[in-house]
Amino acid sequence: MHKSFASLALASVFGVVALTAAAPAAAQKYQTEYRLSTVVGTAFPWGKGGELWGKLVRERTNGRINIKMYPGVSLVAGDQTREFTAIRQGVIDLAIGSTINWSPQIKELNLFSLPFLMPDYAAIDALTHGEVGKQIFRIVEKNGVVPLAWGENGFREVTNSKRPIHAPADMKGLKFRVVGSPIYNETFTALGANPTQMSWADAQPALASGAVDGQENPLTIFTAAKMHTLGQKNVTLWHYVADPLIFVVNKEVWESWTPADRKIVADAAVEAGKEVIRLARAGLVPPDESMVKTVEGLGVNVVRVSAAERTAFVKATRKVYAKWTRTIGADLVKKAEQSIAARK
Ligand code: X2X
Repeated sequence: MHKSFASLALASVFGVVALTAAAPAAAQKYQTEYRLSTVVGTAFPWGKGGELWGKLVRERTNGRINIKMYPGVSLVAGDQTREFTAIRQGVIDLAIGSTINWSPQIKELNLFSLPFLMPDYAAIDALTHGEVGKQIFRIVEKNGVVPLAWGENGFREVTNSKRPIHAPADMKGLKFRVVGSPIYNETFTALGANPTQMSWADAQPALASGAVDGQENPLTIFTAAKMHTLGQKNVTLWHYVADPLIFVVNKEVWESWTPADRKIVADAAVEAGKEVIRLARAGLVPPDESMVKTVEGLGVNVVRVSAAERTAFVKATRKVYAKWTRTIGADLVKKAEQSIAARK
């Protein structure tokens, strides 16, 4: 009798434990702070977007969701290629990440790094705002992270300290810092250059010391990082790739919020994303090319590639495009090409 009472008591204790463990996520306490990761800070459109997202969410939730931005991917010690894994694991609660930096974990994100896939801004929009964008979001979600909105880093233009680049031959022997997906090593090698993969944190000192001759990044990154003071006196506007940004939240964090708060976070992400895209394109979309004029005003030689010059770059990188099409998935690449062909 006594014994069975004890086991009953024990069972009920376990029952309580089990119930606690299975408590619905909605009953979870909100954190006092949510950590938002970005690569660059508020001097850049990307960081301004992070600041805006946090501000809108804080205001509209009356401080229930208090977002603090950690630029410089400081939550992963500056290693932007580890950012996605850290979001999935909960080391990072929210992020605005470049498709390039998450490509090591999600191979389909290399789509945006296929050389010369997207000829203009309408082509970027045709992907991110169309079927391809939806499919990419489903893939991100399958990888355990909640995607909410698109932003933009921008068309990545090649710069260097040695000479104007009009053709692959001009890149021969030049050392370039490239970002963290192997497709960049292969693209620059195909163009005859010497690429070295390194983080954004390491790129700036490497440019300053002359350890590398050049790099590739959007003009908004070029100006905000003052790359003309890092020896970068030549810029070639070749529009070879563009990296969109994706606003995401860690899955458990997302599920810990009420539906009403989730909607606030999602809507604010869309709003902040639109602002990032506006800032990323300001002065770069014809007829307003004032940003290009600003760069020229810094004493930088800006090369605008002609159609014939572009063809030479395309030809030189075709093998890389074909190889990575197989990695990304031929169906997805085909869908992207068709979306771009049908763009307005
Ligand atoms: O590292 C870069 O070049 C940057 C800042 O553009 C990215 O994070 C992809």
